Amino acid sequence: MRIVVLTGAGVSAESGVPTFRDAGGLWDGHDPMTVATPEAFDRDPTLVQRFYDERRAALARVQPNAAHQALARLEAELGGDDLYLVTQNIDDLHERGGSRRVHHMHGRLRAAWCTACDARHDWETTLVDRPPCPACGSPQLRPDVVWFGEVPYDMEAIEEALWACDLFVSIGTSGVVYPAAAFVHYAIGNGRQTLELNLDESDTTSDFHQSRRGPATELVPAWVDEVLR
Ligand code: BV8
Repeated sequence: MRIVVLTGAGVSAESGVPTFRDAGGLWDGHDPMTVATPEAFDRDPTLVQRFYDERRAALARVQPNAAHQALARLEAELGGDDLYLVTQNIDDLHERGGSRRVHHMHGRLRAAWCTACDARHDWETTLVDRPPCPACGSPQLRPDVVWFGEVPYDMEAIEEALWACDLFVSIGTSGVVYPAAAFVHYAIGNGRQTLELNLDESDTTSDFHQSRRGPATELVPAWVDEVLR
């Protein structure tokens, strides 16, 4: 069975990573349009760099949870070719939970992108202090994340995986942000089965053949057990 799994902030919520839209979530005090856009970066690079520097530093204080670990078990048992894991999250908890093939369609916190020479580098520390690019030396590094209005990564491969899969599963996302929110429509359009695992009803719940309510650390291990039975 070939499965595409899409995850959102809800899969990392129980690790202590704030979600975007739940009460007290990430956007509180920060309107997404004031930090996660190229215009915001042009207008106030220090504010935007600090926003990502803080989130990058916070990664050291969180650990993967049972949902991340269950998805890594699914990859190991199913085999890498039959599971396509795409995440909207820019944290590295899927990797630290044991997943070896993770497609970060919105980029990664622990990566920097040089807008002078286009090189990308793994990055653990801060960017607000304008460090030199390791490749070209210029102080033009930005977070390697996809902002609103920018083109997500891996779209062609994601569409191919959605076309070829038997099952599309969405975990921990509000279904607000496109094009990720449209993946379920793409899967249904190709006659695939679709399943949502989420704490609350999402904007796309009604599009899924089946939707289960509950925390990811309970729903995901139980679902993986079902698939591997
Ligand atoms: C693009 C990276 C063109 C940065 C992010 C008008 C209408 C429709 C669309 C648009 C429009 N105007 C503009 C657009 C397009 C726009 C968009 O969708 N805007 C929205 C706001 C209307 N999209 C874009 O600009 C994208 N680019 O469209 O380019 C294109 C299109 C196709 C092909 C080529 C080109 C780029 C968007 C990327 C923005 N970057 N992140 C950063 O992280 O700072 S978005 C950010 O929010 C996340 O990455 C994530 O993708 C997104 C949504 O967040 P969620 O993950 O869903 O989290 P949220 O808090 O919302 O929900 C959490 C869910 O978890 C909840 O449902 C909750 O119930 C659940 N939950 C909570 N706890 C648990 C749980 N579930 C289980 N267990 C728990 N314990």
